[in-house]
Amino acid sequence: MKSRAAVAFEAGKPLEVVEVDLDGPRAGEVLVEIKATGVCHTDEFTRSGDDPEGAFPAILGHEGAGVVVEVGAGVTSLEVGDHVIPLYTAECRECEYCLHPKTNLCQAVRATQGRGVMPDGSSRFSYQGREILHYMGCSTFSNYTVLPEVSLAKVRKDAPFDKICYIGCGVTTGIGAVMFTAKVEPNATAVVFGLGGIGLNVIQGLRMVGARQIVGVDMNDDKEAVGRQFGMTHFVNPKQHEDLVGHLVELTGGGADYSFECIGNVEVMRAALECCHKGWGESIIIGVAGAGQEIKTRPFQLVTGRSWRGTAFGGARGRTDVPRIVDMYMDGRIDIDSLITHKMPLEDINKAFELMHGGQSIRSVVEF
Ligand code: NAD
Ligand code: AHE
Ligand code: ZN
Repeated sequence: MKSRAAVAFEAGKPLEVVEVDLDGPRAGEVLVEIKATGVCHTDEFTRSGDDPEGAFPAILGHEGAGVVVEVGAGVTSLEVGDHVIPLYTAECRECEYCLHPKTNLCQAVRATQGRGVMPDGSSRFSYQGREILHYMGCSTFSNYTVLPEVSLAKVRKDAPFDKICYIGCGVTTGIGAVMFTAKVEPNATAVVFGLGGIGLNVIQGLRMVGARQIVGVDMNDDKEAVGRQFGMTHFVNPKQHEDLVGHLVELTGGGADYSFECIGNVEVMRAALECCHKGWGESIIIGVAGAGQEIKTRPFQLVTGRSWRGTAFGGARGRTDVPRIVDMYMDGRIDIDSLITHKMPLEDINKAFELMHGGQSIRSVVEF
């Protein structure tokens, strides 16, 4: 079949909207019509060429929602017409990782997913006879895409696609980092670095669990208002503080119980660790950094009881947790609508990247 898709033919170039060829689902696979997709900073990370795993040509996008159109042989958990959210972190419920209580990093399809192909080693996408790679197992910048059954969360049918697509990455990553990874307690203090599509969801997660102080740090003063709307109690622009860490330690009365890095900047990751409280402060890395970049700090920071941790997809087990997060949205317990600042048709998808770079958007959503 044919599908309209925004293809990243080369790193660093704008996406090109073309009609690609898509093969139907094979055994254990599902064909999905994508109705809406968010544009996450990780899509830009890969498009730009910074991602060491980035391979081209590929169809990017990993924050979608849609409807099952066809199921391959042996698929038992989904049927035609089901509403689904694609998962870049699968949940097979059988592998060593799924059976381990401390991780959400199912490895069932991870190796082939990282190479841009389906579990049998081949791609379903092509253009003018040339293979086009899948991306993060999702490729939601295509109107139709094929995924493994274990990479789809079935969700309720009354939830709007143009909002719940954001649960496919940003919402779950931010809220999950608080609830599943850090397991933040009521009355905790926290510092959130980067008030973008992820950081603002960390903030609403912190408010939900009852954090008493939520400090937001961003270079863009325009983010203060939306941060406060989501529960931020204090705003800090790092440009105004020569000793940022010292200022944050003072503001939090000796250091934060938790900090979250939601930017992907290794210098900020260090500050995020070092603004944590001696003895117990935990810093959670969410941002992803380009090839060759490394984090550093003095070992003393860890010896004296701070800890550094990371989280992918907020520690969420997608098929189990994503439908619950959709329920939270439908019950009015989380706000997604205010964070979707721009919508556009697929033809205008490059505008989403421009708005992201200009600091003008929180989330742009493409509707098919
Ligand atoms: P975004 O572009 O929407 O937000 C980034 C924010 O950081 C912006 O508000 C920007 O003004 C601010 N910022 C940039 N540099 C700064 C600095 N030096 N100091 C303070 N503020 C600064 O990005 P996003 O979509 O929220 O993604 C954030 C990061 O999280 C990216 O690295 C993305 O790839 C990553 N991410 C990781 C996961 C995961 O599972 N670990 C999931 C989604 C996104
Ligand atoms: N490919 C990059 C790493 C990118 C990365 O860490 N991705 C996150 C999701 S970001 C979503 O917006 C993730 O889930 N990582 C775990 C995994 O298995 O991919 C690199 O540096 O090579
Ligand atoms: Zn993402």
